[in-house]
Amino acid sequence: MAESMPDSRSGDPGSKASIGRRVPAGAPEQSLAKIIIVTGTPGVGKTVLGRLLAEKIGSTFLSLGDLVKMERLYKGFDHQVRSYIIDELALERRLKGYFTAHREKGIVFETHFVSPIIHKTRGMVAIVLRLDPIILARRLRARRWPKRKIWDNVEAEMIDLSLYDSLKLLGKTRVYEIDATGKHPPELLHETLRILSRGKGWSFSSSSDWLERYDPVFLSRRIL
Ligand code: DAT
Repeated sequence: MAESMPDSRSGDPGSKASIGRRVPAGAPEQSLAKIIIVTGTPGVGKTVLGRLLAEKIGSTFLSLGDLVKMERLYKGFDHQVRSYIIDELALERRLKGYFTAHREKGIVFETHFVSPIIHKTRGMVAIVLRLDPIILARRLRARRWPKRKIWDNVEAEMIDLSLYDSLKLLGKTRVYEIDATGKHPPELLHETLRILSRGKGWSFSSSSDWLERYDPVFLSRRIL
């Protein structure tokens, strides 16, 4: 399917100018967005979308995983689940410094982890990407993750963990939920730019409800 990309010449909501422009008194926080957190369960497509978004709006792209590995912000490596054990205090401090240093240019921060490493600041919003759990399991299987680790993440997606953490941190006016299922990256970028520009925030009625679609016992049998 051919996707139409945002066109900055036509005052498209995706243009850098329209995102940062016009900040009348009482304007929604989103028009000031300087730190855009792209969050969600590992495998939902945060890195792909985050990079596209940062490039489109001229912000700096930061990946939690890269930062932790490059700056050794971990206490060790858990071989059973094949993950670094994050040094939360060191990471929290590093992020605070990073946000201060780069916020003028704007930051798109890709992370599956919100609480407790991120603190709410002015101009911070979160995009929570969601993905059908069956497709998520397929993507995580392609990473050759152990079944147990795949299930833990599918379970986190089923119970809306990233959404819950984001709403707890920022409140519903600064959280946007996007179902990435069946959407190509350019389509997702377009949708992200549109909802950021509209600035309406999260609503229960448009939220993904995987528990309505899938029985967790059936799913766990398929995955484990
Ligand atoms: P995350 O950063 O959330 O862990 P990712 O961006 O690395 O996820 O993407 C995981 C895999 O899925 C990777 O192989 C690329 C693929 N992918 C990402 N976005 C996609 C999309 N919109 N449609 C199809 N595949 C996508």
